[in-house]
Amino acid sequence: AMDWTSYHRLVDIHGYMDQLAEDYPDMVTVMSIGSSYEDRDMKLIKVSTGSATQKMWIDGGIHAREWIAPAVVTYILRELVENYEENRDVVDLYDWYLLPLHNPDGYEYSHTNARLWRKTRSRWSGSCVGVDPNRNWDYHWMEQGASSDPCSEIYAGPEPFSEPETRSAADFIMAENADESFVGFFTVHSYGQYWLCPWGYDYIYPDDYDDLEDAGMTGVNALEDVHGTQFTFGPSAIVLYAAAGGSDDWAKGVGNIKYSYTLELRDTGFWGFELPASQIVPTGQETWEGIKAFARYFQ
Ligand code: 0X9
Ligand code: ZN
Repeated sequence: AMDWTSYHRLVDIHGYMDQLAEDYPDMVTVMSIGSSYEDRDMKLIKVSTGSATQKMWIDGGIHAREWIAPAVVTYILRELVENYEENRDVVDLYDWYLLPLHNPDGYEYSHTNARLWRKTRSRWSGSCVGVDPNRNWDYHWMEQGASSDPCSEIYAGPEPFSEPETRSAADFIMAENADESFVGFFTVHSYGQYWLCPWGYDYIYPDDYDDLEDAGMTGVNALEDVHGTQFTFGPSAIVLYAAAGGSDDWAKGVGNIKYSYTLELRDTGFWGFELPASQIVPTGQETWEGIKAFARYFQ
């Protein structure tokens, strides 16, 4: 069984997803949307009570070392499924698509070999391993804040969507959003306590920024109300740094999902990527309240 008192390996996270599909067959579907470079499943879970016409996307773990992200996505999964009665109003509003481990190879490597591994585990050059999967999406690829050096932590890859992990997710989203049914796209990262919106590729505001800010700040305020954790809202490049090739920019610019956000969870640098497991539950609680408030905003 799953718990939120420690960080878990891929086999346990995928096992939990399969368990939910078995225990809640009317509500939960698990599928593989592709394979990673090292041939691990890209396991996605869909939560649907059958009444929704709109969709929400939440992924975690695109950066291997950001362990709080998959932990919080599975926490949200529990709230949606095992705590359905309490969250019923908001669960029923959408079909929820969760990809807790976007970068399964990197995640495992960060457990077995190098705790601070960030990238995928693909080999495109002689000496260095991995591509930054959040520089690899095909929208303004390589324009700013990304590197063509395979040894860089922000290596964008030999070409856009060189990584099977990013390509599979993009193909899936493209197909599922053909009818423009996705309302929200959340990609969960750490750390810094930011609720970010596009654009990340340049120091500019999207033309519908007011809408993204209004909905996003509803989430930020609800999040802060839980434990007092302070978040900064704004466009990625302007409040953080310019970095092209991110999934959030692609989701909005190509995938046609208006409300696209990157969440940078706890903390602000004291523990950084090595956030103690004792903070999984409070981080999960506040993040879930933020996303719920965002989800209810459209009612
Ligand atoms: O640099 C990133 O990919 C993200 N920060 S992290 O510390 N988790 O690596 C921020 C991404 C923000 N979005 C874009 N720049 N598109
Ligand atoms: Zn990240």
